[in-house]
Amino acid sequence: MAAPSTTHSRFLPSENQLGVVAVGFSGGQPKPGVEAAPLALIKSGLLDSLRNDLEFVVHHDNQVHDFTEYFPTSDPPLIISNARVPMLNSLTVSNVTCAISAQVYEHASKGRLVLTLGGDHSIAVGSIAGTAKAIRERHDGREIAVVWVDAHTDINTPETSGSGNIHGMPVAFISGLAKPPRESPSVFGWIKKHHMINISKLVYIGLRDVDPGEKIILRENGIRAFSMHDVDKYGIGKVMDMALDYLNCGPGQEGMPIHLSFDVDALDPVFAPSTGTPVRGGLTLREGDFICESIHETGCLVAMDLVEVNPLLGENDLARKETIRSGCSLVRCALGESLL
Ligand SMILES: [Mn+2]
Repeated sequence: MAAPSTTHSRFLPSENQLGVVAVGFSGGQPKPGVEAAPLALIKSGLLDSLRNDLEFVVHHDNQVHDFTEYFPTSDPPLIISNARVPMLNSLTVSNVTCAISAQVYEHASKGRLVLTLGGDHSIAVGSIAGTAKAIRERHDGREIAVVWVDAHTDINTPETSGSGNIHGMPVAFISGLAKPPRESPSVFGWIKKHHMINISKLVYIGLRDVDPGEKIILRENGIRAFSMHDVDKYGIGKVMDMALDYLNCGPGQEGMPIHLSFDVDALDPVFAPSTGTPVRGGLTLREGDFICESIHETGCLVAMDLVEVNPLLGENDLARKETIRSGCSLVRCALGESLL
C-alpha cells in the first residue's frame, strides 16, 4: 500500500493538486494505436491510484482529447528547402500542440502539478510550452528545466530529419533551434518566447539511437546528455546525481522547476515492448522508476509527460499489459510513491 509523499514542493503552492491532460493523438508519427494509450492507462487504474494511494486531488475533465476539431481540412506533406524529406502532418501537429499548451497552461497557471498522458512525443511541444509559460508568469520570469528520458533525442530539425515525422523534432521546436518553416510560417508559428526552453537547461537520459544530424546538434550546442553508455559506466544513481547537479537541483542547490518528459521507449523493450520505435539495450524498469523517484525527491517537479505507449503494438496481450503497467509505475514514482 502506497502512502502520499512527504516531499515539500519547491515551486508549487501545494503538493496534492494534480491537473491531468489526456491526449489521444498520434499524428507526430505513422503508427496507429498511440492515441489509445491515455484510456488504457486510466482504465488500468492510474488516476484512481493517484487519488486513493498518493492522495492527490485530481483535476481532470474526464475526457481523452483527440483534438480533431483543430485538424486542418488539408495538410499535405510540407516540402522544405534543404530538407531530405517533407514534414508530415505539420499543420495538424502545430494546431494540436497549441491546444495542448493551452490546457496544460490552464492547470499550471493555478499552481497544479500537471500530468500529460500521450500520445506520441510531438505532444511535448504543447505540454512544455504550457508549463514554461505558466512558470514564467508565476515565478517572475523563471525558466524551467527539462529532463528528457528517451532512447532518442527527438531534436531533429525539418532539415536533418530522415522521416519527416514530428515526434522526432519536438525538442528542436520548443528550444527554438528549429524555427517555423519559411514555406509555411503558421507551422509552430504560435510558439512565442515565453513558451520556449533554454537548451542549456535540458538533460537527456537513456539515449541509444541518435541520428547523425542530431549528434552534430548535441555537440554544437553543448547539450548535456547521458546515454546508456553512461548508465552502464556510472550506474543510474551517479547519473541522476550528475544530471540534477547540472540542473542546479542537487542537495543544497537553489533548484529549478523541472518538466519531466518520459518516453516509454527509454525503457528496454523487455519492460515496454508496446511502443512505436523500440530499441534494445535500454533502461530496466527499476532504473526508470529510480529516475522518477530521484526527480520527485528534489521537490522541483512541476510537470510530467508519459508518451509513446502504444496498446496496439506488441506481440500479445501480456506485452501490452506489461507496457501499461510500466508506464503507470513511472508516473507513480515521479508523483511520490516510494518503496519504503
Ligand atoms: Mn521520444
